[in-house]
Amino acid sequence: MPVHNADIARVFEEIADLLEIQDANPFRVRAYRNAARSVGNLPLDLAAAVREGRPLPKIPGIGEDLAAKIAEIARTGTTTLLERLRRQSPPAVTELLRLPGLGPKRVRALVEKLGVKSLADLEQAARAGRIRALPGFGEKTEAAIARAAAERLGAARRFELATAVQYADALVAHLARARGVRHVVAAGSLRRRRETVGDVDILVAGETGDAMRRFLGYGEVAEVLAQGPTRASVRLKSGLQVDLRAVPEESYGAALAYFTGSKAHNIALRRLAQARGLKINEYGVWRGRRRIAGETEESVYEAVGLPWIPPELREDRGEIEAAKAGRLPRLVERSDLRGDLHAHTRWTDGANSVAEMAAAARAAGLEYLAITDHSRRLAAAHGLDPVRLAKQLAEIETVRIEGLALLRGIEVDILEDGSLDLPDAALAQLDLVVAAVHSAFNLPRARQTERILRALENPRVAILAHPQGRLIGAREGYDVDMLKIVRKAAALGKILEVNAQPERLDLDDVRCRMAKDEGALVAINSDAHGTAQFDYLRWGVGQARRGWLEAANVANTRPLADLKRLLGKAAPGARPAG
Ligand code: DGT
Ligand code: CA
Ligand code: CA
Repeated sequence: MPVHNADIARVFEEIADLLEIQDANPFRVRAYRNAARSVGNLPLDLAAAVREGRPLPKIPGIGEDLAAKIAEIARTGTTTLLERLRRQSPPAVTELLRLPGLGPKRVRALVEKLGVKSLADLEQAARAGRIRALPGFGEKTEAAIARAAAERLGAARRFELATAVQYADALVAHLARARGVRHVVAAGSLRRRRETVGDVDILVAGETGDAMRRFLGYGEVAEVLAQGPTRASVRLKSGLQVDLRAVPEESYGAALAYFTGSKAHNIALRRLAQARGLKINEYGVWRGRRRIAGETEESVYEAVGLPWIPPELREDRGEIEAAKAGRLPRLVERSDLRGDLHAHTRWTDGANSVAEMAAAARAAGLEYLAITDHSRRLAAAHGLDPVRLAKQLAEIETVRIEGLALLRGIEVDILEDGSLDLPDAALAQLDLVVAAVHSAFNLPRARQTERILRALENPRVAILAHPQGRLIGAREGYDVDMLKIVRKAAALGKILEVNAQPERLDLDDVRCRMAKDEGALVAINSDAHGTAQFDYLRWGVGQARRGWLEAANVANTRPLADLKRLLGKAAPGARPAG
């Protein structure tokens, strides 16, 4: 069975959970969590590298010990450490630890005192009022636990887009080798590039019998949920559900449109069709019993009088009206990006040197790269003080990569009062100041908004990084008045980041659209912490496209000279670009 990077990440996550319940050294726990994050969506196949005896690349947070564990997981799917920890731990602790409000101490109490062995046990104990009797728990906590357990039992987990794509790509490649199949494609929310994916919808067209057999016999299938001649559903070992639909070749376009969705978009299309006396379903567009379109997606849209609409727009958020009026945006593409304005090196929490990052940026097709390491407040990331910043700038001067311009930048912390984490004199020597919030996430809305507005007003600041401060599936982002921030950015010519890290995607799609509507520029940045992460730009582009952004809305589609003018406008107090 192939081992994906996301599988390796899951092993590390579980190790961290189990270590945590054993009260292990918090640094050790954190090391495994960080490792999980940096491995999970890495674009290169680690298991294949191990299999082929290639050395592993430098990965943020992965030293020799963890690299050896990656090799072990790649070969066996697990590690002796995890197996030992599992033997030592009561069942279900991993699930229990994932619930909000339940740390290792409380989980241990629930397991030891109440014999809780599953989420269902936990919900029952809460309902029966047995949890409030435990020391350290109260009625409120009990109610919160009951709610969280019920929620978790009901709704299956959504997967980050980048993770779902890993599993989907492997399965699509497996099905594409089937005899007689003409098209194999992942549709659904994955094709629309939604930031998370509930399940993967794969469409096969042509002679599909062999593809269906291959699907049900796929080595990663844990459970077959449903099967029939034209449809099947499975759950993979990773927990991801995959639906397969098989259609004849002449229905490919209609089925692709149908299963790409969204449901709301489909309903709007169907209404258009009805107005013309037509019927649309997954097999075609019909006038009575005659199929008038359906072999391609274009033919389906054409039949209802529309140009083809990019999947990222298909949310019934005005795309049908725009298509009708001939005003669909020409969406930004990865190949439009000429540079990246946010990246880290070994000077702080990156895995590679300035020279290595520069070479990788060039190899990714970029013409310019801003080196923006953390400022000093982030001690855990060895943040730069003015002395180390000066040393880093000296190193940047020595790096020469043909075809790549390096910009001297910083990712400076926005302190609680909106001031910046480095003295003005330090910032004054830079080409580019990226400002970001990394602390005091829980300020009340008005204060959080004021804090960020004040940072934007700083004449040194050009870019606001990850403006929402969220981590998908883990942290919602701070409470701010984003419209105010977007308007301030537009007024001052400041640039808002679309951070492309798969667990950030911040700005999200809706706020990308807000930026466009309010006339604020964005920059799609990788925030790369290692050379492989320039590949993440595509996830940022996906969200930008969902937010209707065109190349003109994105600062880093500009040639270097134009970009420098934009930076000069955004931060008139910055060093004159030369
Ligand atoms: P997900 O899986 O929650 O991330 O989101 P989707 O959009 O992939 O939704 P899913 O997997 O339930 O269905 C895939 C597509 O199939 C959906 O985008 C549109 C189409 N579809 C599903 N159910 C219906 C329906 O009842 N009516 C219509 N018109 N289309 C549907
Ligand atoms: Ca789906
Ligand atoms: Ca589905």
